Amino acid sequence: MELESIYQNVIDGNAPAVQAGVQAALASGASADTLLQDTLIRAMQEVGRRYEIGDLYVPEMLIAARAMQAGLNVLKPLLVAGGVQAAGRVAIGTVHGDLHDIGKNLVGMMLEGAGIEVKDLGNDVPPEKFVQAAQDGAQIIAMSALLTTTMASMKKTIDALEKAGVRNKVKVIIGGAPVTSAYAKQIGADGYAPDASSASRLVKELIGA
Ligand code: B1M
Repeated sequence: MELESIYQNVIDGNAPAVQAGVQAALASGASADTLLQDTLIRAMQEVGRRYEIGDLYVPEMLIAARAMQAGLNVLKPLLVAGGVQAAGRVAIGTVHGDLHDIGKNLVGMMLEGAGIEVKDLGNDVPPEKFVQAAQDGAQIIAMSALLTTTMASMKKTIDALEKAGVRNKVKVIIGGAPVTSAYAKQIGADGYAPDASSASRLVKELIGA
C-alpha cells in the first residue's frame, strides 16, 4: 500500500510526499532495490506511457521527474554504501542536446556504490567536455542519451576523442533507452549497458577491477 502511494505520488509529481514515502518505506523494512525498480522506475515508465498517449504533457513529465529524483536522493546513501573507494575513474554525462538526467544519475550512483570515482559532467554535455575529462585522467567515458535524435552526439564525441588523440587512453561506454549494443558497435564504443547495475559490472570489467 505504501509502495503504491509512492508510485502514485511520482506520477502526480508530489516530491515531498515521495521523499517522505521512501523514508517511511525504508523504515518499515522495504528494500532500496524494490523501491527503485518496482516503485520509482515503474512510475516513470507509466509517466512515459501516459505522455505517449497524450494523457500527460512535458511540464507534468518534468515535475514527475523531480519527484522521482527526490526519492532517489533518499536512496542514494544506500545505493552507494559499502563501496571501496576509487577502483577506477569514470566521467559520465548526458550527451549534447539531451536534458534527461535521471538514468545518468542512477548509473553514477551505482558506480559510486561499486567503489568507482565518478565525475558527473551533467546533461547537455558537448564533446569537448568529454575530451577534457579524458585529458584530465578519466579511464572511462560514460555517455547517456534518451532521445533518438541525440544518439548521434555519442558518435560525435567518439570522433572528438579521436581527433584530440585521447581515444586510445579511455574506454567509452554508452547507454540510455534508445541505445542498443548494435549501435555501440556501429559507432566504435567499447561497451553498452542496458541498465545501471549492468553499467557498473561493465565498468569493472573494462578496468579490470
Ligand atoms: Co522526455 N522523452 N522529452 N523528458 N522523457 C522520453 C525519453 C520519451 C521516450 C517519452 C515518450 O515519448 N514516451 C521521448 C523520447 C522519444 C525518443 O526520442 N525515442 C521523450 C521526449 C520526446 C522528450 C522531449 C523532446 C519532449 C518535448 O519537449 N516535446 C523533451 C526533450 C528535451 C531534451 O532533452 N532536449 C523531453 C523532456 C523531458 C523532461 C525534461 C520533461 C523530463 C526529463 C527530466 C530529467 O531527466 N531531469 C522527461 C522525462 C522524465 C521523460 C521520461 C518520461 C522518463 C525518463 C526517465 O527519467 N526514466 C521518458 C519516457 C520513458 O523513459 N519511459 C521520456 C527513468 C530512468 C531511470 O530511466 O533514463 O531510461 P532511463 O535510464 C535507465 C536506462 O536507460 C539506463 O540505466 C537507467 C536505469 O536503469 N541508462 C544507462 C541510462 N543512461 C545510461 C548510461 C549507461 C548505461 C545505462 O552507460 C553510460
